[in-house]
Amino acid sequence: MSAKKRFFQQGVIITALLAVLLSCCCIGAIGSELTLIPSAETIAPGDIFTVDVFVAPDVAITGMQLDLVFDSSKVRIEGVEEGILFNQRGGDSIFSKGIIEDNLLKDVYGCILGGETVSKAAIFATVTFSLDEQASDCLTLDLNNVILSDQAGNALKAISTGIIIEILDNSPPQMPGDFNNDGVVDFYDFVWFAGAYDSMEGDANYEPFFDFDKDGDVDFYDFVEFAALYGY
Ligand SMILES: [Ca+2]
Ligand SMILES: [Ca+2]
Repeated sequence: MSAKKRFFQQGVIITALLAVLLSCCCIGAIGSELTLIPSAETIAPGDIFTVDVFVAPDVAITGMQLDLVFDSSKVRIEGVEEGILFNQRGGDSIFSKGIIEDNLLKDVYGCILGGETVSKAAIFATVTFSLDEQASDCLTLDLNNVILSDQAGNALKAISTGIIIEILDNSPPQMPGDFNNDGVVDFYDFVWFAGAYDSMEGDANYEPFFDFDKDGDVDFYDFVEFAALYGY
C-alpha cells in the first residue's frame, strides 16, 4: 500500500471517529433527564406506594421546579418528601412540597443555599400516593413545567418521561382459584396465590379467597385445594 493511500485511509478513520465523538457530545447536550420511578410495577386498589422523581443532570445545577400531573379520581397524594439531590454534598437546601390542585401537584421546588451546584444523579423528591379502592385499569403520571437552573439562575434544558402503572383487579374471583378473573386457573393465578402464601387474616397480602379452608391463614392446606383446581 502506498504512503498516500495509507494516509487517506487513516484520514477516513479519524473523520469517522470524530463524527462518533461529536454525535455523543450532541446526545449529552439534549438536557438533564427526569424519570419517575414507582416503588411497584403493579398496584392494587387501596395500596399505598411511592414514586421517586429521579434527576440525572447533564450539567451542574443549583435549583429546579416541577409540576406532577395525576388522576385525582384514582389516587390521593399522602405526602411529598425531599430527596438527596440538593444536599448530596452536605450543604443546606430549601425545598417546597408544592400545592395540590385538582389533578396537579404544583410548584414543587428546591435549591441549594450558598451558591453550590450538583451534577451527580439523585432523587429530587419522593411522592407518596394512596390508590382509591375503586381504581381500575392503569394510572398515568406525568411531569410538567420542569425548570432546572444553573448557579447564575439561567434556565437549563430538561427532558422528562411520564409513567403508566398497571392497576391489578383484586375483585373477588368469579370462579374459585381464578384470582385474576380471566376464566382459567393457571400459572398467573399461582403467582397471585404464592404472593399470599404464609399470610394471616389482618396481613396486607391476605385475601379470604386465597384461604380455601377458611381457617384464617393461607398455608399448605389451601395450596392443596388450589392445586386441585389448577388447569380448569
Ligand atoms: Ca386465572
Ligand atoms: Ca387456610
